[in-house]
Amino acid sequence: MNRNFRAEFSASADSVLCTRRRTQSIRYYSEWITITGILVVVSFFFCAGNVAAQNNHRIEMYAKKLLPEYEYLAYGILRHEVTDKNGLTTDITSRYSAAPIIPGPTIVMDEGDVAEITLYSEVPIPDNAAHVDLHENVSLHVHGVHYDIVSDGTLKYINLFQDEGAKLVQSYTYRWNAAYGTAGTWAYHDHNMHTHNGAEDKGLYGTLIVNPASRTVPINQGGNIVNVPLSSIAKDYILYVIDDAFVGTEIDNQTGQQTPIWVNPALFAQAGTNVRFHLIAMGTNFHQFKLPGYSWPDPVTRTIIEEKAIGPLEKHVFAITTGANSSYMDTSFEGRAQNMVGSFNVNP
Ligand SMILES: [Cu+2]
Repeated sequence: MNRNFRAEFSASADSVLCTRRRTQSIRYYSEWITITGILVVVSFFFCAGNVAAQNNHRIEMYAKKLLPEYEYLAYGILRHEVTDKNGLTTDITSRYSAAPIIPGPTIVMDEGDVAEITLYSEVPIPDNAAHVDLHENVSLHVHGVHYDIVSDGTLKYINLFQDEGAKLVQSYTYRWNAAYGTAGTWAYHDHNMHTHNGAEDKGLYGTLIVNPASRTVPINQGGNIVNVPLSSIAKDYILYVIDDAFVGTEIDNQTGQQTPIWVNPALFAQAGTNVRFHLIAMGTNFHQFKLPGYSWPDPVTRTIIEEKAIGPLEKHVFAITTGANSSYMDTSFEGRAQNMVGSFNVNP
């Protein structure tokens, strides 16, 4: 489709240029050469830029029961290697929690990167599975980035192609393309277990962060929105906003270490550093997020805000420079009733 369109487009562009060459005089011809030359040079730099930014990620993940006595399921990382544009491979497996966690591991890519992710299932098949015709596959379905139909992570009766999950005896490999334009914070989750809805409600969900190629993050500095380098972000807090609690993971960007911080976690930061919040709502409730004493740029309206309404499946990503201690909270009636609040501790 895309290829046909490109072929048609260049064919019509060629014919326009040919007509011009026939009908216009020599001085226009030299002008045309100059413009074409500029276009070739510009597109060379554009392509070179694309190639330069690309890392290849090779990831092995698994899904298993978190604890034998509970029904929770969780994703874990077995291996994550990144090969950069110079062919240099780095093993970053040690950044992840050794145990499976909820939310699942946060996969961090750059805009322009690709990832190949092999998922293994360690979820035991219940004795009655054959009776009730449950799907015991587990999968990865991701939002925001590009992929082919084989990497959708859904069942055949949804994608009309094939079941795209891992079984106890057989892994499944997905390919994600964090193409230009896909920068953002995205959720991934199971779309196979039991029904096509998957076992997200049992804990099979996690986060993909695609950092922008610009390598900058907007921040409020004295009432002005200023872009600071991505490398200045000391910590990333991933907070899932479920119906009655925040559930999170913290990433220390100096080491890359990811730590599960669980329910309504206390957050810690050093004063005067930049930190980034990634709020992702699940469930069906509406929330009113506040961090009293702080304000930040709204990525959508590009205005400075100090609270944000977050509905089901919405996300909100923002960065601040740390100052005073505070608490993050859901100030909606339900949020208050359920005490959706956690401390934000800033060490001087
Ligand atoms: Cu989804």
